[in-house]
Amino acid sequence: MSKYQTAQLRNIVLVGHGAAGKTTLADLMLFKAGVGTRAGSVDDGTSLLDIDEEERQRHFSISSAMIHFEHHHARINAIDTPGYPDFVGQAISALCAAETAVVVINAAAGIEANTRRTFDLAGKAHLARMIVINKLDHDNLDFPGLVEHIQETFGRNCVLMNVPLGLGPKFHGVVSTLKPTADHSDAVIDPATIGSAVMDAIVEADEELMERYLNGDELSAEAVLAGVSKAVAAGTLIPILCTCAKSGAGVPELMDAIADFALSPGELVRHGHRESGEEVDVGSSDEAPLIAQVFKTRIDPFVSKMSFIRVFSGKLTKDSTVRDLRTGKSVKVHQLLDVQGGQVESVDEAHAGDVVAVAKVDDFQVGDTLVNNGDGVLLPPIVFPSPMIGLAVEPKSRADQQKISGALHKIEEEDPTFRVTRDPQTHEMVMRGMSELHLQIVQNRLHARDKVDIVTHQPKVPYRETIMANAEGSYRHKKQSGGSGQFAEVHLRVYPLPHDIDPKEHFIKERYPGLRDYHYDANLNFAFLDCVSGGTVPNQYIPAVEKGVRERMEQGVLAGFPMQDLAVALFFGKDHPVDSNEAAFRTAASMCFRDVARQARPTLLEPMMHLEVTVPGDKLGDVSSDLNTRRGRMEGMDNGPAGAQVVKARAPLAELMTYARTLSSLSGGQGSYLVDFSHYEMVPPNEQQKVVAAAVHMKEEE
Ligand SMILES: Nc1nc2c(ncn2[C@@H]2O[C@H](COP(=O)(O)OP(=O)(O)OP(=O)(O)O)[C@@H](O)[C@H]2O)c(=O)[nH]1
Ligand SMILES: [Mg+2]
Repeated sequence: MSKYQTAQLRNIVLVGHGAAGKTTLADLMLFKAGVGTRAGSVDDGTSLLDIDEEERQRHFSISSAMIHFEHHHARINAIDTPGYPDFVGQAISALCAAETAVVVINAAAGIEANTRRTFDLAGKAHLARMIVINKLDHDNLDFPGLVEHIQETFGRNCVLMNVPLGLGPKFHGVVSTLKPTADHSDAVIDPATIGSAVMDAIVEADEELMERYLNGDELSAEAVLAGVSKAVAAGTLIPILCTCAKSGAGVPELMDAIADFALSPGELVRHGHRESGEEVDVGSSDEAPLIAQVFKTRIDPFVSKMSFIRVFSGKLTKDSTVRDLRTGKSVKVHQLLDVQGGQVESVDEAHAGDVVAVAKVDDFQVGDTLVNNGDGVLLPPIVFPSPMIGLAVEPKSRADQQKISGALHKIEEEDPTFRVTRDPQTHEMVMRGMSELHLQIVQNRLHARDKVDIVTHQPKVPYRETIMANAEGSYRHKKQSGGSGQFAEVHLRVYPLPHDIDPKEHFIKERYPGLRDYHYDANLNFAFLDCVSGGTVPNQYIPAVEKGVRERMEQGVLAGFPMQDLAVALFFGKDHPVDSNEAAFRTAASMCFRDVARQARPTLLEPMMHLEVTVPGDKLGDVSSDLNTRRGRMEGMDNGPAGAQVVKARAPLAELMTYARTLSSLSGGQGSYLVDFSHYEMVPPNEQQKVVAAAVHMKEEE
């Protein structure tokens, strides 16, 4: 791949809803670019991208897949992502490696839940976007209606770059709206009526071009082409292209559009932080120090662990040493791989802008930034949705017992939306994923790949605890046993902490008397405040106090759930010149926190979920009333594809543990839903009593 200059690279990511035809398009583009002797097919299990056994059997994508091909002057690196919302994590990480998102829409289904979501995700990541309307060979399409809906939903800057010739079974090609060919008598929309909309979008990104255009000057084809690229980069133009991935109609034009209009790496400026703190733009020069990010892990049956890496700046070369900014460790990169679906080829180097895989580096994790200099630039982390659907896992047999944990962690490495935890109270091993389907696939993979079988059951809801009031108190820990004793006294104040605070503005002396210093932990929304007056707690013991508080927070003070959303101020204490030590302060802090938090109106929090339920229109009533019985709150309603209704609601996770099954029976198997963690919220008092009683009962039994 070293023969490609950065400016020739086009990193694209194919996103959209399930079954839109992304993988089929990718297979066909590969074939048309001269890779293979026939196009791979999702349907007969020969796709070069859907290569896992599970993908082949189910005929849809589960993991993202990388391919590359040449077209005209460009080298195109394409990442195909799964469209089912259960696997959205794959799309999120792939977006970090690309400059252009190609959002594929199924013409027959219209804009679907994950079309909208991935379009927005790409926008938030500042990627350029293109839209492909695929499956134009389907019967009974309302093409103008679909285009109107796209523009209503995604904006008027979405403009047709070409128009279908014939529609449905007669769809056989496309005609450009910028340069219509003479013969386009069967065009579905007259291309000439759209050309001006394309020009408007183009000149909006270029003042000089705008002036010439308004003056009525003749613009050269090159100037217009350059204008399109610029407008795509600026986002004033989101080109729409028309295809049928089955027959190939419109696909050559799509490939042209990708080569011509998708951004090259230098056209999207990303930002990072130097280790010393300064915010910087990340360039795309080979000569600059290395800045690269791991965006995907795949455990390949042959290569074993593969880490997919996007090189943003500098060059990554074989046998070089890089520093992983998460661990601080220097790691030797022995082998670089150019990836083509399931095939790999060794290469010597990867330029700025390129995507490669590295084989067999155990230390790399998704999201890690790799550098090769001091004061390296740290890229922002990749943020994944929290998996909330959990199942407690047990091995089926003694033989499975030994392998289970290793096998689950392997999957955890590959899939950032899958997590395995051991519940410290119940000792249950709990796996969490995005949906029941997601967890089912994990289970199948364990069986097929690692020969591990498990049995599962409903796990506990991950409740949390917090406090509702301020309180203060003290605790003296004193022990005299033989030789040296133990002595520490701490005085703590606790405060409920609101969400979305700016720590710099929030933690001030006016609010927290005597404040000297603070540690803020954004994950727990917890702050430890050092308000010690007159050196009554020696500085060397203050970290031990924080440790003691945190340990107790993990155990909770009400029903044994971890605590969050609070601040703890240490404001006074006493020590003893001989008997005081870190352990004594830790114990005193833990006990003191327990006592004080219990006086601060402790309360239970439960995870609330965003729900987006798509159901046939006539089932809407049943689904809404069922949601009401689940303490759900309706938040909106939308028209979905093909007469379906989309209900937006919020409901507690505790009520959604078996929702997939309920929805399926309520909707005759035609409903589907997206569920996403929203926030933690107070559990209503009557529910709270039940949960606390159950937790106390559990404890007694133990
Ligand atoms: N008739 C027709 N069928 C198509 C077209 N494109 C894809 N298909 C079929 O639609 C089905 C889904 O195609 P995929 O390529 O797997 O869709 P995908 O977007 O990759 O789906 P996910 O992997 O689930 O996100 C397959 O059966 C394809 O053969 C098309 O343009 N016309
Ligand atoms: Mg696919």
